[in-house]
Amino acid sequence: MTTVFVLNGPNLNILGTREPSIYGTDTLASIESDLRAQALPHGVDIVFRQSNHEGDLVDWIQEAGQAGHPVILNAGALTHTSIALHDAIKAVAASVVEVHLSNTHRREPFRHHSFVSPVATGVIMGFGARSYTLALESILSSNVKSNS
Ligand code: DHK
Repeated sequence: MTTVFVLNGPNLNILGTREPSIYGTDTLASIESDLRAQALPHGVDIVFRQSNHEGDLVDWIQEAGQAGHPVILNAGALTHTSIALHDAIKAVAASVVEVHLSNTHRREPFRHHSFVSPVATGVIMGFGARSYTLALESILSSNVKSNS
């Protein structure tokens, strides 16, 4: 395994200024650079992307899954609504670690259900930006295998 996809959904482009009491003050750029630094000694490349559009995430999950690359996925609010993301993960048998900055189970009831969790290998939430580094740690230590 040489590549890990890190895919981010709606509104994660404005991390840092977006409801910092919930999401913290780390920006998506700082999360990306932390992950790249973490991956580098392992010779692992990070493909890091964000979109506010569901179809982009479907395309990228298909791309990662078909190439056999593991995925760290924070689908944002699409987590709670998107059967399309659920189906995409299943369709290409993508290895997905679902991450969230916040603990969605401590929040509004509409955030308690995830369409991603039933098709994810694991879920890490509630640790702010560290949710991402914990997810990558799990992949790097081969708890999550590439599907190729
Ligand atoms: C991010 C979002 O944008 C929300 O819609 C989710 C998630 C939670 C997070 O905590 O990273 O409900």
